[in-house]
Amino acid sequence: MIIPHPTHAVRIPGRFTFDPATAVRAEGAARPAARLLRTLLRPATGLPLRDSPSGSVVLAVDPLLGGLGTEGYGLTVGPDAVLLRAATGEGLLRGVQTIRQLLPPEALSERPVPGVAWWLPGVQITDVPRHRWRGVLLDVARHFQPVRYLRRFVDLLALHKLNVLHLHLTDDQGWRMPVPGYPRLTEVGGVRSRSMRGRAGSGRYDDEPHAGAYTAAELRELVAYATARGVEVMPEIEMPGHARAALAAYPELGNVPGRALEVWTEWGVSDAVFGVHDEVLDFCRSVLGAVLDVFPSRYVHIGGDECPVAEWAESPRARARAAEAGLAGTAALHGWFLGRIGEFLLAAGRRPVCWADGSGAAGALPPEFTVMPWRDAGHGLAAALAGQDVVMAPHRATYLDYPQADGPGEPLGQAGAVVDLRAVHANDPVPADWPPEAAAHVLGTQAQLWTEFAQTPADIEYLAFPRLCALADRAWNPAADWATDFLPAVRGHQARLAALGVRHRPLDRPRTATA
Ligand code: TNX
Repeated sequence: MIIPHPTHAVRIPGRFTFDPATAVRAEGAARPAARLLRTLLRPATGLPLRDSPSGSVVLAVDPLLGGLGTEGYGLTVGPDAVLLRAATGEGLLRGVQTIRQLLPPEALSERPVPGVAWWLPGVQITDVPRHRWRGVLLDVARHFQPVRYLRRFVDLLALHKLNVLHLHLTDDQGWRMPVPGYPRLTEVGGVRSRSMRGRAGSGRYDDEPHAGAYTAAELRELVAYATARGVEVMPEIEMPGHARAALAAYPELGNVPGRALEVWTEWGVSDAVFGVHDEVLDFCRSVLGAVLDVFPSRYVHIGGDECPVAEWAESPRARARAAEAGLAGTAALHGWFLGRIGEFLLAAGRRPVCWADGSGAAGALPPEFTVMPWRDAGHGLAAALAGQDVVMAPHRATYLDYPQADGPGEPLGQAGAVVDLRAVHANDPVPADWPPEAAAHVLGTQAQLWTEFAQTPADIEYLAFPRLCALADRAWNPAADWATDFLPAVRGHQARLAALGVRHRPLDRPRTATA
């Protein structure tokens, strides 16, 4: 009853019971996993899990176990010993989460739980993920969350063997990333005077200023915290659209000289986008320089979605730029812009990532770009056939800001489709009708937690759970069956979510019920 469903697992007789004398044997590259095991189990169990060369819980890295890949692991639990093995330290981190889930659910509590026998059932597990990108986007631009909460969110990802936290750091409604030399980005761009409290265009607002920004030290700490749990933090800086918070801070980055904009208080797509003059590209490179300093991730996301091109059509500077670059028209500046910034990231040894939504921009980009099709899988197919890697983000299956049921009891969500648990679980990252040469470019999939309507951690967790469990299950093991594997597992998993204090939509609540 593990989520995600292990690729091979069999029960064997007996159980292993922990006691205060139980010790852990881990050397070299296995040590970080032993530390994580201790850190995760201590609050609820109080078990010291001392380090000892004769420990009965053995964690070992053996590079000869190449068949397990970088994230797979083997776990054997017998009456006298627990043996966790992997080809890498990362594989062991995944196995640690399995050990956690095999214990009584109370083991996940953050507070001491006395009087529980801490035991593992006898099992033999060999578990290897099918997809290497199993991610979640968290939008901290629309509603800021402190790093303290991001750490909890990372822990929740790691529990489900999700391995990428895509941090959406900037948007029209807020800029959260500190950049040396550009203090106004967070001082001005990090604050909005009020927020729309209905859907886009509703005209309903609160009168509460909303503000927040991270420090570089906080973000570095977050990266270290996530790394210790096998989670990569991929930053996203939006360009050339969704940039209004930056334009509020530095109006000269826009297309209309002398215009003063405020950090946007509406939801939707703003017509105000970055200009395409040299100063803007230099600015974006400076911002990304600061981003690369803080985030060691191989992948860096530069947005690229929903970029209205009307301002460029009107701008003499943009028209001159398009002509000088030999482009067919100003609309092509969208791909041109992303291409120039992508070159910068590639020269810095990173892989640029952008959204693909049929604007044509992604098609203008070289194969070194990784794209995230969100509107239509066909945009991903075109990219894959052109040699780009693809992370699938289809909105009807991975947008957690869409309601998970259509009852009046659900919180306000984006207008559009209901994304229920089954829809998430049904989403095989590789569409069934793709030819093998395209399928080979699919790195995996990720969920999107846009936060226009999610203000608090409790709001976020209600949207995320249990749907993230379904996404994690599919991305790790597409063979997991909805009825026989996932449903029974997620039923039992509710006790774990309860122990963690995660607010979630109860499974037995009918699709259309009131709360
Ligand atoms: C589209 S998907 C957006 C976001 C919104 C989201 C709401 C994408 C790359 N852009 O800016 O938050 O829809 O569902």
